[in-house]
Amino acid sequence: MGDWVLHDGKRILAMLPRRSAIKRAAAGEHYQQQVIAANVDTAFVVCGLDADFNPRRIERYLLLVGGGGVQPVVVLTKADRDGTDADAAQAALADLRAQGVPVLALNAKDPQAVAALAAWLGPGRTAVLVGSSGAGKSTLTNSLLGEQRMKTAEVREHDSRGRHTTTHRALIALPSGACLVDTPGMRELKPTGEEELADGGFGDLEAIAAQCRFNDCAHQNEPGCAVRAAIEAGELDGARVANYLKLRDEVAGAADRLANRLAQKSDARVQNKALRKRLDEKYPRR
Ligand SMILES: Nc1nc2c(ncn2[C@@H]2O[C@H](COP(=O)(O)OP(=O)(O)OP(=O)(O)O)[C@@H](O)[C@H]2O)c(=O)[nH]1
Ligand SMILES: [Mg+2]
Ligand SMILES: [Zn+2]
Repeated sequence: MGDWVLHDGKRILAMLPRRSAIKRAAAGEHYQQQVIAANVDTAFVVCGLDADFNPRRIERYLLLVGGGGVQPVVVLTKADRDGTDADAAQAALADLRAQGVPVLALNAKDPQAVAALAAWLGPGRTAVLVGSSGAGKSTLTNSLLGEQRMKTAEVREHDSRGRHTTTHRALIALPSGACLVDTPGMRELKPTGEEELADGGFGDLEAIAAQCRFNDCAHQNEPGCAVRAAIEAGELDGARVANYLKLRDEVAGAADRLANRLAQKSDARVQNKALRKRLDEKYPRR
């Protein structure tokens, strides 16, 4: 959703190049990409401050969002609920904030609180809401719209999981003149292999890793490891570094699968060409 096409009133003539695209690898045996939203300016990464809150999952979202050339804004919902701790959550996301990623905690049901998102929703701007089921994406949409257009539903009591209430992406024109895309909650979020970790929220870590003594440092027990030193000095969060290494492996694995897939495709093209040539020789066209 979000592609621009050239249309002559009857037919689609061409799809215009994408300015940005948030993608993920589709589940399944064969390598395939799935576009979550194209040509968006901002992605609101929505996460509840209830049991949904998970910094590692937010980092994963930021990799796909930032890796797709889209500006991320983290929106922590349910700040009004008893037992939620917005300050602790802000502290847990300090590394991201230090890199200039805005993190807002609010009550998604309160239109006045939600007005804090106006900075990213000016006329002509496009934003997409992403996050787990039950995080409050449709609740935010309704508060921004000023009417209950999207269906919302209570999350499960014991684990704050949503019920996959939104089943299709919805493109909504906001009174502010912005476009907003509400999406169904995502279960799986696998990189496509095209992401740059430096643009995906790990720029600080990549810069530190560049100082390691060995080029191929795995940041485990190597001497002269700048990443381990930064963890020990309290400058980096060890859990975030572990997630970085995991995501880096996933990106590398996906990049391999993508390269294989492209090689197979070009093989097939070469074989097709050769076959056509042989057929042309055998059955010359007149
Ligand atoms: N108190 C409070 N409740 C919220 C807030 N945000 C969402 N909720 C509630 O959380 C539940 C889930 O919200 P939804 O907006 O349906 O969540 P969603 O992200 O759209 O979920 P899916 O459509 O399933 O992906 C609803 O009962 C909302 O009323 C908030 O900031 N404060
Ligand atoms: Mg929804
Ligand atoms: Zn290292």
